Amino acid sequence: MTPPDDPALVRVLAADGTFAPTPGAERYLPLIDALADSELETFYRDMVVVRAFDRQATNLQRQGQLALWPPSFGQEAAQVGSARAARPQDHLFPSYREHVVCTIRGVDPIDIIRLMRGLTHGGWDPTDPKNGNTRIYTLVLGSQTLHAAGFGMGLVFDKRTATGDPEKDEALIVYYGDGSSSQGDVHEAMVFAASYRAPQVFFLQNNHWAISVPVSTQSRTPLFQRAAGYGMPSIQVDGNDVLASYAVTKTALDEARAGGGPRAIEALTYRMGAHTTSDDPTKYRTSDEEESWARRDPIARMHAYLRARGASDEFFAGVEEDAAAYADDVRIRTNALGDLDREVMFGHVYSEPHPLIDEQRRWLADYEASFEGGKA
Ligand SMILES: Cc1ncc(C[n+]2csc(CCOP(=O)(O)OP(=O)(O)O)c2C)c(N)n1
Repeated sequence: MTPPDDPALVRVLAADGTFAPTPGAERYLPLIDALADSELETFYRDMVVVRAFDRQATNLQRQGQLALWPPSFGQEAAQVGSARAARPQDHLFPSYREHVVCTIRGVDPIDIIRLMRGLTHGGWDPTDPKNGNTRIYTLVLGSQTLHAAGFGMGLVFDKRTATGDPEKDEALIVYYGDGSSSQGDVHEAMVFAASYRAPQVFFLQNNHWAISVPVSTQSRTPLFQRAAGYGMPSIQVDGNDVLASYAVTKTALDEARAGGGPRAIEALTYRMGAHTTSDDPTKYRTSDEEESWARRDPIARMHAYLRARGASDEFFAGVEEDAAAYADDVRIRTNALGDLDREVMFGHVYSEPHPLIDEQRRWLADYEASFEGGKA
């Protein structure tokens, strides 16, 4: 049994796309009213494009081009809404599934592909301005929440936040999942962030599964309620509603940057695909459950809302074309990536030469030389 939704759950769009704010959404409506049509269309476009990218990357993995792919299928609204809520000076700490968070901030999707192909340890340089203050993926569950807490404490020490200027004050979002919420790291991060009033938004995507473990095994209480134990305000939002995800995150970030300390958001969503390309969810969950979440698809919801507001067939067709072109471009660039530069494996382990690494380098060279033509 999944813990029940909170009565104060923030939802603006019902599953069928009608504008039907819950009582908990009332305070956020001015932020949603302020959105221009072009911004609403951008939210939709972001979601459709990342779904095409995600499908393409899954196919590329199946074709042997990538070692692994963690799909974001189904979680597009939580990710787009929250990332679009961040200001340019904000910092984003993803986990490993937040592909559209990264691309919205400027990361080239081929850098995510390079990581999942095993060509690079990190993926991209978070200090390069073109990457929009996006930290690199981390596969060690929950560790990014500590990186983020330390970074947030640094913002406080360096007086880069809470100066009273929302155009300059910096804040951050850290993404993690329902499974990760059981990690000690997350709890330590909450203690430190709260004690130091770090301008940090803990953005939990509750996609209901940690590989094959259901969220009901992770917690006896709705996950957002844990924040109270750290003295942190928290809220539960319908993570398949891009408008609610946007407004809740924007408010939390602005409260945090104003000196209010950290905030926690639990976005209720669903991992519609497999955990990764190494997983088969039919082994542990029912098709009834999958179908019930398919009826809450975040893209269909926004599509219906925009359609009712008068968006044209041309607009929707244009978005589909853009998404297909984006995915094609990723495929073409992936196929041109080539092989691993072997030195990458050894070059960043120690800062100085190390006999063990030298031995491993020699071993690999001998091994490769043992094949006909000198290459495995
Ligand atoms: C510290 C640690 N323990 C275990 C794992 C293995 N592992 C990888 S993903 C995963 C489940 C994570 O679930 P959740 O945090 O809900 O995120 P999701 O993958 O559903 O987005 C586990 C147990 C890991 N990567 N790191």
